[in-house]
Amino acid sequence: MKLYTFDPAPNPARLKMFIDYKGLTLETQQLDMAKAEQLDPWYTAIVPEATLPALVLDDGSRLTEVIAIVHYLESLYPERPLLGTTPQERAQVLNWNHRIFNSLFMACAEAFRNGHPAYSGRALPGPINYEQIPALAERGRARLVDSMQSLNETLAQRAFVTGDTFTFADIDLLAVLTFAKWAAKTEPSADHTHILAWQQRASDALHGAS
Ligand SMILES: N[C@@H](CCC(=O)N[C@@H](CS)C(=O)NCC(=O)O)C(=O)O
Repeated sequence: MKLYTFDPAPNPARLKMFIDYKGLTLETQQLDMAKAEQLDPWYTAIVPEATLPALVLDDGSRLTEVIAIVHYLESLYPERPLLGTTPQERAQVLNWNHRIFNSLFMACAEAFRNGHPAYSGRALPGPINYEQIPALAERGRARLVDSMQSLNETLAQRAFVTGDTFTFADIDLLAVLTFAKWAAKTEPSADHTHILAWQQRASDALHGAS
């Protein structure tokens, strides 16, 4: 299998954290999104979605969603599990992956891509060009602020996003907080003490300190 990616971008970044935590080595090719290499014809011939990351399997089939790529890799490499080990844990991790993706990643992408001049005419990733809708930038930032408040309340109740264990839901949240800071100039406030404490805990767990 071969991974096409661009580590600094938000969706590739959450996949990279998963791969590094599990200590995997994959054949990988970086495409520079700053040079729009994801739109090069040789790449769209393989991945018509024109998005990164994409994992091309040995039978030529493709996975273009991070959530599917991590499920595939965890099935192949179950050591250091990040997607839960019981039916309940697996469902909780998936529940939070979707929730973080919808309420935070999408809000942040809306804020960034509908507000930044570099994305004029390119408000959505992919092969089709869509115009920006400036009101979505404003709504995206408002959703981010509301979601952070709700997360702070959730993290008052437990050590990690889904409970006592560090999982891929925590990785998603680490990735999106980084994304929100640079792309939407939004970050947890000093009042979000539970998010701030979690951020340190999750970062330690990711880097093996706990
Ligand atoms: N749902 C996809 C999202 C992939 C995606 O949107 N990736 C962005 C980078 S973070 C991309 O490829 N953008 C290409 C572009 O902006 O043209 C996933 O889970 O990976």
